[in-house]
Amino acid sequence: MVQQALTIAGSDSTGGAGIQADLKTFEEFGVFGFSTITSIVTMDATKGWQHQVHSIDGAIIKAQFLSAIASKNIAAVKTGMLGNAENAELVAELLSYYQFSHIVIDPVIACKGTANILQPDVVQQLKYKLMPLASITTPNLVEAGILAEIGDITNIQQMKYAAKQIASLGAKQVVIKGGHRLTTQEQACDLYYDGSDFHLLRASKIQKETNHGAGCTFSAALTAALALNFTYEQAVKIAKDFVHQAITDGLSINPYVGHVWHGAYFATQNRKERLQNAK
Ligand code: PXL
Repeated sequence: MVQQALTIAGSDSTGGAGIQADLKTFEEFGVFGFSTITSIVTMDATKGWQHQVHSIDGAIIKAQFLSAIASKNIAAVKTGMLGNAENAELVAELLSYYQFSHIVIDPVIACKGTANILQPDVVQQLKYKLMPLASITTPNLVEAGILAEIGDITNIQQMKYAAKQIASLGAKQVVIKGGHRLTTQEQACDLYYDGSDFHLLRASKIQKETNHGAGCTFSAALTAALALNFTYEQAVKIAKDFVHQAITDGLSINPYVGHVWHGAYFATQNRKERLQNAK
């Protein structure tokens, strides 16, 4: 039986982040993906790629969720952009009522270090309704600073403090995606807190800007690996390698933003060659 995973997130019509990143990533792992769309993000090419978030009606979110979970066999769930506070509260209610073994909360508050998708009204729901449900949560540096109420995070010590603060909100495990933003480090540094110990995950910095969708792709890869029964520590490591390759082989899809390539880790190149040879 193919393992199954559900993403509850926003739609990124450019295909790099959000639901699109999640489903593409699940498929790469051979995991069957279900989705519940909470919001639709559009980008305006005539206005400097300005983002707009269009939230979906709560009743439609619930109906999608119930359609998805009818399989009764979902091994892992992840949440991404929730759209607004009301929808975030609804998602928390649904997740606590219909229990799941692995819940990955990607606390999407800010988008890629810019303020162009800031969802401050979602923060309270994330802290007090979703974190207590999280098997693991995957904030980036900006989100970790907001959730832990410590503002800018610039070093590993602050990352550790933030991870503990976020765990005190109820998340069982925390991985803070420091990535390229941790400028004091030579390397891209993520911090994994398993509830008792810290693990630093280092990787060489990638000199490329093709990182649109990196955050969503990381948490989707983590979710897929959990659905496949890897341990949390293994799943975090796999997710980091997956996203590292996705950025390294990233694509300049449009003139505005560089996308990660979700197919990179599993060497889609070989798949293409094989298909060519089969002709
Ligand atoms: O990367 C944050 C993010 C999450 N979800 C959706 C997005 C974005 C950024 O553009 O569009 C749907």
